[in-house]
Amino acid sequence: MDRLNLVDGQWRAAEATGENISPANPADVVCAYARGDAGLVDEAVAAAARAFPAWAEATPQFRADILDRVGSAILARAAEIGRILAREEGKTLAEATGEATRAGQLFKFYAGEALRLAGDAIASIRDKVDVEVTREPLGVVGLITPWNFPIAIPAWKAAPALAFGNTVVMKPADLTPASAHVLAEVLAEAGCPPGVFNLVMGSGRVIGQALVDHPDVAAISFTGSEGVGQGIAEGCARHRKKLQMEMGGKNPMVVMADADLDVAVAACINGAFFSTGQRCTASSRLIVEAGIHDAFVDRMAVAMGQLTLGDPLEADTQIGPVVSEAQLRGNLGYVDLAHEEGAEVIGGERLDRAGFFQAPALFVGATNEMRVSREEIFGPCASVIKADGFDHALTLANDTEFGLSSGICTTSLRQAREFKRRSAAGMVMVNLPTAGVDYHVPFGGRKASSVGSREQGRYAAEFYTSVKTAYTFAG
Ligand code: UN1
Repeated sequence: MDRLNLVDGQWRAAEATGENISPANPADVVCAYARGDAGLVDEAVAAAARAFPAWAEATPQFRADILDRVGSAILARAAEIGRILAREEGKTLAEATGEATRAGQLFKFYAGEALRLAGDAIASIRDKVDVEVTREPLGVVGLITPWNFPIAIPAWKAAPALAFGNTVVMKPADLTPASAHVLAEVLAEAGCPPGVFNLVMGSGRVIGQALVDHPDVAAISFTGSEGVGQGIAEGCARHRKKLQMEMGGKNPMVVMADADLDVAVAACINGAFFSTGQRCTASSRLIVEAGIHDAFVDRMAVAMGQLTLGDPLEADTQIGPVVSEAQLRGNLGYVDLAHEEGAEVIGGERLDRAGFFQAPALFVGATNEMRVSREEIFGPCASVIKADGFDHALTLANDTEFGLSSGICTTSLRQAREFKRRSAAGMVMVNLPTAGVDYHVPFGGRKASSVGSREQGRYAAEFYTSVKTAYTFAG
């Protein structure tokens, strides 16, 4: 069945159709989908603007009930959604089902948050005057979501947007429209009024740009690449739109000589290679203290050799394909570059089979100055960089234009505490992979990784509401 756009409660075809293929097997067409145009964005924004007053004024209980039903429906369908997601994106069935579950949990969480949105009442500095600080929805928000978490990221943007009374036009990634489409179906079935949630699929240059340029879109939340983000930021500045962006990472994982090697290797294998390294939270710089360096590299090489690469739908697969031919070509280019820059490369070759499969790659003997250690690759590739001690490791960890997540493996409480305090990242992990976060706490970074306030947890209200300060004189 073709996947259609959802505008004002109607399923809408479009002149152009896209083909959604599985990266594990390009002959497997997951679905055809309707690619909208700027005119359809206009219609969707107009519908969202019409739906806004009633949705914003609905009781929080009304919104909470709908979000709770959406959460329940996603959880009930998690296995089915996981299959669609694994087929279109290529992550393993276990990861995909886990992601669908996370999406359901996010809707449940924000169903509760709809009821908990709070303000302040403060005494004025003037006699017989009261001051109230309240939060109000923004209006129509545009959500632009990436392919690597095709249902969790749409959920963690749409759920708080809707909970706090905004209406939504969402543009999912071109490579993975089917998972976002399931979300649109579930929202419609759960009784979300027409126009409150609209889905317009198609290219970023057309649909994303139309959202950024539309005068009736109050805010944009974007997750994706730095290059695209730069253009969105410029557009939002021109139109004075509120903006939240979550982009790249070059996340360091520090392995100290006193680390439990089993814990460190497990954290690095997971952080660098699971989800085929296609996470902005992936560990792409493994900064290893000299005393443990060689043992660490040996253990990593063994563990990499034991990973099962293959069809994401098979139960024992641990690493699926790269998302697309273009992404794979980019990754292989970085493997060549690692050789040219003088690193010793373990793994990294394309597998001789249909689909876009690449063996995990370790760039041993890398320096922090090499391009492979500075640019986000977004694939199963990690540099191993030797450090002389804690201070050197910390300096290397922070020496990057990004600042999303960071990690340290150590058994020293003092080093763990010091790292948490001095790491220039939005999220810090101790003895845990840099990727894989909880859904109910803030998510986001510093420097080139993030713009605007945090996503997820209670902090999401900062972005999806506007603060009003009211003064009342009753003399
Ligand atoms: C995670 O590590 O659990 O695009 C989530 C990304 C992030 C999400 C990572 N926004 O990879």
